[in-house]
Amino acid sequence: TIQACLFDLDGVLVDTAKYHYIAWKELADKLGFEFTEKDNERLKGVSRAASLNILLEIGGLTFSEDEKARLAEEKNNRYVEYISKMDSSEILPGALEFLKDCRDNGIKVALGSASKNAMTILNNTGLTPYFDAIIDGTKTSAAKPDPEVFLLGAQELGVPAENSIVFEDAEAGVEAASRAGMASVGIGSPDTLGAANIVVPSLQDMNVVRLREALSA
Ligand code: B16
Ligand code: MG
Repeated sequence: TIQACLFDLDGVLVDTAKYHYIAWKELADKLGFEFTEKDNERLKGVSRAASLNILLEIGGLTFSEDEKARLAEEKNNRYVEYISKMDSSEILPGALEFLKDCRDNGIKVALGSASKNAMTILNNTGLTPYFDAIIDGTKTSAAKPDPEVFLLGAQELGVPAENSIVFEDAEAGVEAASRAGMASVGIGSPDTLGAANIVVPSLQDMNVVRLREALSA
């Protein structure tokens, strides 16, 4: 039986990847190299510090740890400017309906995001009240594919891993779910998310009845 659903944030409930992209691109421009939307795919679901390392690798640049901390902060300040303007119109199609359907069916809901800015995004979009537990980048020490974020979420909800389902758009997130002993729903393409138990293009056509059927749970 399904007792809990754990949601990744960026790419599942909202599309903040576009703001991460503009903010990283502004930094790349300033440092004098090209950073494309395709490059940005590599940063999805990856922590801020790890993202910067990938960005600098693309640019072929090396910096000290202190300089990197300053660059990451500069990017984050720009990113925060963008997300501070978000509202409920940026919730991805079907996400709000599915969160409500979980609640109506007595299924607990948790966030499992790498972002240290998750609270700002949840508050600005009005999603905060739909969560029974919120685990974000301020509460974790290991990044996905480490299962920590989802294990903490299930623990805070008081639900065993085998009764918890993870919703993820990133390959590393699907792997984190499986390492946590949880089933997963990939949001996106089966090409990249083939390791998930089921893959759907979005939460648009998802509801609890279909989820139970698809997972035989
Ligand atoms: P921040 P998720 C992730 O969110 C993003 O996909 C990733 O691009 C970003 O670098 C990471 O959060 C950290 O975000 O800089 O705000 O702490 O998909 O785990 O919800
Ligand atoms: Mg994501």
